Amino acid sequence: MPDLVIRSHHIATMSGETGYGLVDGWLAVSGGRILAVEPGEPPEAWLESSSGVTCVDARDRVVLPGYVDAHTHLVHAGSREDELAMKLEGVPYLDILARGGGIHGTVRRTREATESELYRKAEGSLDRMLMHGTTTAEAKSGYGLDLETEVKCLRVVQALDRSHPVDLVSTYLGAHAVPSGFRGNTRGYMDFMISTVMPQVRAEGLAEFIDVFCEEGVFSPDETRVLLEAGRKAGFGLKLHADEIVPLGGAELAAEFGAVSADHLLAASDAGIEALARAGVTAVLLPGTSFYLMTGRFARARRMIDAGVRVAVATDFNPGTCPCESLQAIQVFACMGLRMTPAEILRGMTIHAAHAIRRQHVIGSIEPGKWADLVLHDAPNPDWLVYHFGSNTVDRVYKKGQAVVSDGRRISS
Ligand code: IZC
Ligand code: ZN
Repeated sequence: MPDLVIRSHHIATMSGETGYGLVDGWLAVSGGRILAVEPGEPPEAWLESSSGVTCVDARDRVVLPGYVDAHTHLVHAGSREDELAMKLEGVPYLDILARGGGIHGTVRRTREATESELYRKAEGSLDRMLMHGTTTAEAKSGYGLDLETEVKCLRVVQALDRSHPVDLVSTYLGAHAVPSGFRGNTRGYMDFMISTVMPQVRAEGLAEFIDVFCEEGVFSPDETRVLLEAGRKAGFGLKLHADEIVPLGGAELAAEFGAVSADHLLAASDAGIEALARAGVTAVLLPGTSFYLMTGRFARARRMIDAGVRVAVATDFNPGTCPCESLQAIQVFACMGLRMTPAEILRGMTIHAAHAIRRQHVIGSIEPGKWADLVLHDAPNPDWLVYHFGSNTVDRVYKKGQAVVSDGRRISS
């Protein structure tokens, strides 16, 4: 006997290789997991009030798997609206960084913040994610760069994963920038990460992945190679900020190392795209960031999809290039900027995103055995979710079968 049955004309299961895997019927949940998804009417006995089954009539709702945000810089202090004027004058992102702004400014503030201040700020962001339909997110460190602050931020991720309905998957991104204390001594900073930080992060179980910002003026492909090698040896899964601004062969590198994902990829070469397809690396595209960088450039999603690359779409939530927690807000940029179809986008934010964080067996689609992470959207059909923009469509969110958002508001369960 299930605990919960939801009826809907539009259950976008995301099963199968393409499209929504639409079911006009019902789904049943037991013990937090999907028990069945079937067309037609649920068994009559379950609809009786005496059956003990909670029946939800969502026939005027679209049911989607909870969104999976596969790329976020969740934990940080402060914000960077003070850089907007510079951006509007046309100062490029990498110039702001080279002047000691950008990431470096956020690092200064994050080092000064206490663990509980960081926790409270990130918790607010997680609440916004959840209210916009995200039930699992990846979270990177990378605004501490020193041992103490990186560990502090990763502990915040760990604590929030335990206390907040949104599940978190954590990534050590010490290789986000070379900190001021190591300026001109990138190798010294790399040695520090490899011999001091990675072992401690591993020993405390604070991160599943490592990531490297492989970019001109940040970490070169040769340096990235050394870091990926060390991360792999230490037992981490691999992710890469690849070919975001300057084409450096980041996609090729991600493929060579069998990374779980290669992210950004605006400047990825044809050979890099082919290599991602061959190696089965998930491309995580971040069109909100492309929009916010104001360069008019977007990743070549169509070429990637045609080449057979699995494409996920994420927010890149961070205080510099995408101060936005809502995957719904990103959909319009994925459609108009990346030219992805609504079905490609919604798969990119569910099942493909689950692949990008190695959770494809437990979340990302509505299939028997997976967690019942479900979102009821106030929309006439799934395409409409991408087509209409600027307002929140989430009516109700279930995390592992428990209602955690109702009437668009967070409730405690
Ligand atoms: O804080 O600027 N691209 N890292 C790489 C970022 C953007 C985050 C930031
Ligand atoms: Zn990023």
